[in-house]
Amino acid sequence: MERTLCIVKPDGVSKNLIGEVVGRFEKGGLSVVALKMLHMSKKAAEGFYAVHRERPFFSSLTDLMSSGPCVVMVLKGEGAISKARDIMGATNPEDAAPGTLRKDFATDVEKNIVHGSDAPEAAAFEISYFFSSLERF
Ligand code: 3AN
Repeated sequence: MERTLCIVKPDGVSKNLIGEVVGRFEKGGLSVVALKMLHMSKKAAEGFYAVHRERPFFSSLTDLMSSGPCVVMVLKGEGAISKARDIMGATNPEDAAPGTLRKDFATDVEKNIVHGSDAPEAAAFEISYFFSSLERF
């Protein structure tokens, strides 16, 4: 069974999409095995997105991620990483398939309401970034 880290980003939380996001993951066959709401500082967001440090959008992305509370969760299931990304849709909502979260709810490529780990190594780093071993099941 694979695990992945997903986030309802601050733009998703402010659009009242927490239940919609969790519901679509659960209906898609993924189980929530850890979940909490938190508000990242700018530094915490920079640490989380450290792999994107050199990208031109790093500063505005970390501003967005620290702009308000988000909901972080660990999802478990067969092929959880790619399954969650299929449910989320492409990074840019213009390219996202019909019926995906980003097609239905994203504002643009940055305010795209959700994050999901893109590989097993990223998932391991991201899960341990937010959850201690006592907080995940
Ligand atoms: P994904 O979240 O689909 O894996 P990544 O890892 O390429 O996408 O990008 C991380 C985050 O950076 C995205 N969720 C999005 O918010 C933001 N982002 C990606 N590409 C751009 C871009 N061209 N302009 C602004 N923000 C971007």
